[in-house]
Amino acid sequence: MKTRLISYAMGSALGLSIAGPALAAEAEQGSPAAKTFIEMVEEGGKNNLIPLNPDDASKDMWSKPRDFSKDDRKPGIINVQRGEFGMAYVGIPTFFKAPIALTPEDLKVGKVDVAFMGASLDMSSGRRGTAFGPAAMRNSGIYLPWGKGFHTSSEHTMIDPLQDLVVVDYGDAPVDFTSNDRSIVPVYHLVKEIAETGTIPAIIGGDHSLMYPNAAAVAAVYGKGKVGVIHFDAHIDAEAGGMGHYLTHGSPVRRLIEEGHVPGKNYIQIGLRGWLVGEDMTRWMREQGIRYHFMAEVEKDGWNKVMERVFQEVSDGPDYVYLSIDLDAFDPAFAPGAGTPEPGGLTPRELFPVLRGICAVKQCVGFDIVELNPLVDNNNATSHLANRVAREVMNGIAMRKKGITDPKYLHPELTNHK
Ligand SMILES: [Mn+2]
Repeated sequence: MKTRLISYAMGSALGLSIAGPALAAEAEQGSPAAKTFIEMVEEGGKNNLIPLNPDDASKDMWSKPRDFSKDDRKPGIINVQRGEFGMAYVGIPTFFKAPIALTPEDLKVGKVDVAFMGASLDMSSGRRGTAFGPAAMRNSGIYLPWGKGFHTSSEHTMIDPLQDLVVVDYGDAPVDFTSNDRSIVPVYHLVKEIAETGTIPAIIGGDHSLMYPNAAAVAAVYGKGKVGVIHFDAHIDAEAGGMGHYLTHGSPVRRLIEEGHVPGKNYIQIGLRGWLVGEDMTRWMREQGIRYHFMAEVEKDGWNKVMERVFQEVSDGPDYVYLSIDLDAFDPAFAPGAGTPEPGGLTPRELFPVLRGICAVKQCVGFDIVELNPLVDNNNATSHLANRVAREVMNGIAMRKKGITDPKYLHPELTNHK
């Protein structure tokens, strides 16, 4: 228990074996946390600290993008659907049947608001299958038609984010399916590439180790310490590591805080339960200034009070927000197809208004929906829910774009028939 709680910076200073080779060398020079995990992996690859066969022609083939300049087309968004309208199961399965974009120029010329990208990682979770999350999400929606004349407006705001925002599918980050550590680096660069154009990156996972490269990339663009992370999860995901790895799906919060991308005071966590954390851990979280909301607090004070507190904390926090939504924040009754389901969770009716409201109050600069595992899903319930989670987040973004910043805004005609 004790070693699990010791940070890797502290660990290496104390000479504990949780420090990796690059970090151990740094510790001798007296600056144990001088490098980010991303830099360590990049250097490790370059210096062959990760033993890879240099003669293997496929060593880096996974990470090389195709040469888009050979496509001979003008930059802008590309509609790949043959029809103007269809059912969810008809057409080329992009996210929300949205058009695609492949380059930063496409995003700029297309004035894109939200760019979805897949990140098919599941190697840092003990329960595999979330690598298939992006494919399930592209095929989600079940009965929902798409395209001309069909509105997907929220029954709460009468705003249709797919009409009011320009949304694209930006494709998937390259992954080395044998290494989570190597895969994190290209995810970081692709998220950063999107954010640098002013477009909101929306990352569909994949396991929750992704929060680390995602939020670090957004913080690199908008300023370290300037982004608040609103983290929906059954689990704290703030472990020091696991099995000797710096990054697992249980430790992204720890990496982000210790490397200074997101200070603890900028963290708000909602839905926590399960997986005994212990008082040492809650003390560490309080010392960092993390505002955590366990289900114990919901049981004591009721959901509405907790929701009010969250809106107040978001209002008082940084101007930019990043949402990280682990589907296991929902009860397994609603999200059976999650990486690590925990009974006793939140309902969609409880979480949807929070997702919408946060993005109305503050400028959303990115979000991820992670731990979608179609291999253990029940009749596509979880991918359908994930689809709706993305729509609710985008609904909040669209509200703000229209000048609605009241987190509890509801369309008056939908709350009163007189
Ligand atoms: Mn998580």
